[in-house]
Amino acid sequence: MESIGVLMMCPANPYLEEELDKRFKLFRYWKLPQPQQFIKENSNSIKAVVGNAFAGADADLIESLPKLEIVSSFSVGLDKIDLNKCREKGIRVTNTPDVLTEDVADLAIGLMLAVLRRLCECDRYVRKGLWKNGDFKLTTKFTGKSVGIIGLGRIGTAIAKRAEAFDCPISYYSRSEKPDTKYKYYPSVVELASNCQVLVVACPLTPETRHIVNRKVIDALGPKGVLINIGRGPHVDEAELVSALVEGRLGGAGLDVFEKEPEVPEQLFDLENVVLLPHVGSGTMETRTDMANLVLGNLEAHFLSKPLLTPVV
Ligand code: 8YV
Repeated sequence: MESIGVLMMCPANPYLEEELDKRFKLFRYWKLPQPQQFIKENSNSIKAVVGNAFAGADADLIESLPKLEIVSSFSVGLDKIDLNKCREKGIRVTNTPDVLTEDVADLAIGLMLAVLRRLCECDRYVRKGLWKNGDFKLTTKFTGKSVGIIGLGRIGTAIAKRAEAFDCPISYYSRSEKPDTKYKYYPSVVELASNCQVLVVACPLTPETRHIVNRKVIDALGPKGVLINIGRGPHVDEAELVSALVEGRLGGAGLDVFEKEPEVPEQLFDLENVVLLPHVGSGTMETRTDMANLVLGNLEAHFLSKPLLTPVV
């Protein structure tokens, strides 16, 4: 397989990069001095693209690679891949579901605890030597809070299961009611937000779910409500979120993702009721290795004409 050209879009994981380099003819897109020129000259040797949550394969890239057979994403989210174009051209697509579910769900619970119990603020309090001046202020209890989940897929369900252990009543919104769940269904996100104290975004990003958390939803969640986003930044109207937090119309937020990563609105930096993470939902050694092995396994399966491990298209 050493002669098969694989174009990796960004430096997602050192182990993945090393293994791709060993097994294929690897081109690192981010290191190309003149990417357009390179693609023109090498378009016939690239048969695979490896992307992730930050860079995938858009229509232009797909059009410029006539020998492209497969796009394998080092992510469960597929929003950086033009799936319709891939379908149209018969290009296979794979992602990395399941292996990251637990980490992302763990992080969602971590964010809930961090926001309500002010864990990051507590840590700063101790480091700044403020404890000597007096005890930290009282915070808000997490156990028993009602949790509303947008998207009851693999990750949403894993979050629900964890929140249940904290005696949280669970409700959810999804395009249609799930027949096999005991959780309460709301047919609109506004209704869900009006009926929960912690709202979690856990659905895939599609044109329909862009800004699914808008001003109305934020207002429905209200000054005591907390928003947790472990999905994608564009799920939330960030300008509305920032003004709601600055004006005290929303109780707090735990955010792992942002609209224009790695840019984070600076108005959030001074708010103690907000916890900001640099998109680390799946970021453990164990999970990233599993994700890398899935990318490698899918590519090898494809080029050996075997069934793909996690096919999307
Ligand atoms: C990664 C992700 O952070 O799976 C997803 O959709 O957002 C992530 O797991 C990313 O792809 C890391 O390179």
